[in-house]
Amino acid sequence: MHANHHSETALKLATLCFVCMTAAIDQGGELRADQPQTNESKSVSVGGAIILSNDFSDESIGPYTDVTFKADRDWGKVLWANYHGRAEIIDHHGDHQLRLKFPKGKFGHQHTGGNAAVSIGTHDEICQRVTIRFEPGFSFVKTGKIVGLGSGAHWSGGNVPREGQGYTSRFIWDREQEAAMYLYHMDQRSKYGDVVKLGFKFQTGVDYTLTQRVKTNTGSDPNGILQVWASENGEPPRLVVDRSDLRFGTKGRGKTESMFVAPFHGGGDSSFAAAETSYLTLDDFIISTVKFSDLP
Ligand SMILES: [Ca+2]
Ligand SMILES: [Ca+2]
Repeated sequence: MHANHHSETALKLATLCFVCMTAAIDQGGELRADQPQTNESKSVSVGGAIILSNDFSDESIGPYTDVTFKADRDWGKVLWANYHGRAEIIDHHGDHQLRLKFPKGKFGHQHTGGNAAVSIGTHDEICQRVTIRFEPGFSFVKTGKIVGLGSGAHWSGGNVPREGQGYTSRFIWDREQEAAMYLYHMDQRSKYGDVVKLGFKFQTGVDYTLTQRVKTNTGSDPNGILQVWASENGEPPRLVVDRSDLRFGTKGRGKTESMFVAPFHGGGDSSFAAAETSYLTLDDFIISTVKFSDLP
């Protein structure tokens, strides 16, 4: 008991230090005065509440190996990164962006896109943003995952948190190129997660800025919040999902702890495989403990 108390305190202190450190890196790092690339921009204001920010401005053009991913301090604490050579930094009109490859005929994150997770501390409320672009010729086929949040990394692949152990909420593309959220939570209807549509279809060549806000429910009450905003090519964000009836967890569980950067085609069989070699570009990852200032 005594030892447990001490390690718990140490963990809390470590978490606090991690938050302070990354906030300091963000304030001094990404918007440096000596950074000449004006395309690397952030317009949101969230004060010191940013706990993660990565626009790849300090990364070299070329392969972004799993070693590079783990060494990129802008992620904070990387839990794992497995892209197997399918990630690279590209220069898009002076903006450094992360591009992932989805080889023809492949499915699953072992063989398309990749799988990375970042530990972000433990939060009752969190706001996540990323900008994505499906490159021209992208083969959508059926469905695929993009990025998301969760409590731990267990709740996916038919592993249902039926006892209220936690959740995952991921952006996906669904059938017919529908933009959607993919939710694992204790009240999910399907063994393989609930799909919540965003109300539009993804087009290739468009920059989509996607934001989700997750606020954990209280106790075992169905009052957890999931809000999603979307914007295209820098237009003002539109609220496209507004739920306040979710249970992300019970008994103090269901807090947000992880960010997933794990885009892949699938599904679990070859009917999900990319029909042509495809590319998805990701940029401007931001996670904040408060709602971004530009959200309606
Ligand atoms: Ca960038
Ligand atoms: Ca970096």
